[in-house]
Amino acid sequence: MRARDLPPGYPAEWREAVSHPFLESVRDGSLPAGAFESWLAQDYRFVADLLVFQARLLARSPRPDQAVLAGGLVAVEAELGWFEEKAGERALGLDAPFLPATGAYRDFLAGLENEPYPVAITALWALEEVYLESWRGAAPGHPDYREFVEHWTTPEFADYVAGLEDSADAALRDAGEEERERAAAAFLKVCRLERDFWQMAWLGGGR
Ligand code: HMH
Repeated sequence: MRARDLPPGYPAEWREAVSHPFLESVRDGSLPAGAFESWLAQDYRFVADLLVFQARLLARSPRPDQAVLAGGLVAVEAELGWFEEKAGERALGLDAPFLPATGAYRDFLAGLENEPYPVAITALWALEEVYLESWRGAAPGHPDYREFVEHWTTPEFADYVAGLEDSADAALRDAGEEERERAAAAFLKVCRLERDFWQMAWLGGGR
């Protein structure tokens, strides 16, 4: 099993993770302001949890994966600062309470700490691949949101996701059948969590 075989293996779940009216509205500008702000505040919460997850994953990663994971950790910390800046520009507080989809994602990330490495690295690759694909679908994006589209569609981000894919592939190659099954299940769970996250943001706009 290779990481890149997972999306075509679960086409319906993948499609729902990477396409949503939220993203279409980012593209054409029809998004209600409240939806974007709800997404921003919740994603800031998510990224803070992701940083903790990645730090712990780095600590147990095999030597060949340390460069990509250490780079990702630094990038995620910088991303928190970037969110703070963007929220400041929009006069938006970042202390919003966790909404259910964000809390469910937090629980999932915490649970991955008890999963074998191949499962956790596959999940990390999957959630970043979802973001790459989702924001590519929203490109170039309405001017109000364009910098967010650009943030997750840069060649550097694509390279990072490709590096994670290589790490996931190496781990899956050495994994046993049960670990591979758990990795596929984690991929599916990421798809559902991502779908629910877009939906949460969309409803946050009052729709
Ligand atoms: C919900 N999934 C979600 N937010 C993100 N920022 C990413 C993935 C990618 O880092």
